[in-house]
Amino acid sequence: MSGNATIVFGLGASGASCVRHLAGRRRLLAFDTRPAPPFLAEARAADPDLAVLAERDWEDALTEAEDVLASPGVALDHPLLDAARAAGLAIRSDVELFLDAAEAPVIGITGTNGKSTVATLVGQLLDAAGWNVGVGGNLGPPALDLLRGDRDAYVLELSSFQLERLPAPRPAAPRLEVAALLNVSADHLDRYPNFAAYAECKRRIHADAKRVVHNGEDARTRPPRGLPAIAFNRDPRWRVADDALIVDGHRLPIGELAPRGRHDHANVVAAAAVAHLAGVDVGARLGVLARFKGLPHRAALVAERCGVAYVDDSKATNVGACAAALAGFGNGARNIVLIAGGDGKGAAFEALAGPVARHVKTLVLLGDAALALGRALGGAVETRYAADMAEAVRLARAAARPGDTVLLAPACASFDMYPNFSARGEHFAKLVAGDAGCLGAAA
Ligand code: UMA
Ligand code: ADP
Repeated sequence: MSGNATIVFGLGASGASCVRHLAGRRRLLAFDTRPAPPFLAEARAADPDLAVLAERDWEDALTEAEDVLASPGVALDHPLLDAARAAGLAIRSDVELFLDAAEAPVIGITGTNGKSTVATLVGQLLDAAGWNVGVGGNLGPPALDLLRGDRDAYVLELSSFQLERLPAPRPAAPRLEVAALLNVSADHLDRYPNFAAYAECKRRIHADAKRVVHNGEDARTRPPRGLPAIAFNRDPRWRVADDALIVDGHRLPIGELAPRGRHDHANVVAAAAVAHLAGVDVGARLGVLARFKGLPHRAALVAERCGVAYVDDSKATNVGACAAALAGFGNGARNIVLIAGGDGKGAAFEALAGPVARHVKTLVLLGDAALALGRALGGAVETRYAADMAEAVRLARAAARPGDTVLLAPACASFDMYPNFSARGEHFAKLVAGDAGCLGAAA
């Protein structure tokens, strides 16, 4: 027999947003496997009646509830979710609640890399057009915290974890006004049985979209036939040319853009294509594209010292992003000192061997995946091991010469050494800033 309560499984950022959204309207039970869930206090403040369950209470709680809101960090095959399904409870999520409640059009952005950058720039384009737009989702703030009655549109960054737990698509009434699938390369292989299963999750976004933006250079992003679509990187009106971005047929000279890695240029075109499909005249807003500086910790130039550029790309948490950064900052003459390593998330690093051999003069490795990276990549290039970021920056600085770039693009998550990628990037930038003198670079 099931009751009418809702179990919120996970008291992180999204779990807390579910509690805020439902408090006073539903009887809520909460559960988290962590001894000290990070948003427990916020959740309790939002719902003083919130009952926090111990694991031994789970079976009993299933008889009181009709659904479970499963946070994205909780794998769908978690045994407690299996037990809930077996007891007849529906497994739902914060994004499903959001899509049910949103009254304005929703734009969804996914892909292995570039989601946050594109979602942010789409938000800026819509904002410049005078729209009241809420931007968040995987990027934060959580989707439910964006809901307001006066919105003209929402832009959601959607991760594979969020997409995989959406209900079956409704072909007759798609939930997303525009969806973008930017690229698909290997990531999160500690959560999926194989790459195909992860890629399928990403493609799931097409099934719920009215119009789509996809990447003409990445066949894995191709939508089913019949959906109105723009293929950036292939459509002559939406592409990166040698010296300019082509946006709805307009030329935006690359020299007029804020400095960024070349791999980021396609994101600007993709964001413009999304805004165009949403109804914005992007040709009239090229200035917004030119001024966009990108987000912190994504290919961000944090210092230039003694002729050496220091780039914080701490958000390069997978092989594809690291390879893109090497191609984006490399000149083919081994001008990069690469700092990499961290929590490898089950990745195979061999795909980096080519870009490393082409662009990297010295590899500085740290974190749990250092040895795996060294085995996959170390043969072709000078390789040093660092005990921590301070030693990594010292080794990198000593190896760099004027004209070189010291690039933090770890190809790994940060959780073995830091709370998140931002803390890792900030530490790198702080170490670079505090490191006076030119030692290696001046030699
Ligand atoms: N966890 C437990 N036990 C639990 C619940 C969670 O151990 O009972 C662990 C998870 O395995 C995970 C961590 O706690 O390691 C956080 O999980 P969560 O579901 O509580 O996460 P939230 O704090 O709700 O944050 C989530 C997104 N995190 C994940 O998907 C892991 C945030 O994206 C997102 O900003 C937030 O919702 C608001 O929408 C972060 C992320 O790393 C930035 N996303 C991944 C990525 O971008 O690669 C997908
Ligand atoms: P996401 O939200 O998908 O993680 P971000 O915009 O935060 O995307 O960027 C994540 C990482 O991917 C950064 O290291 C960035 O430099 C890199 N990146 C950005 N765009 C691309 C792209 N089009 N292809 C590959 N890597 C990219």
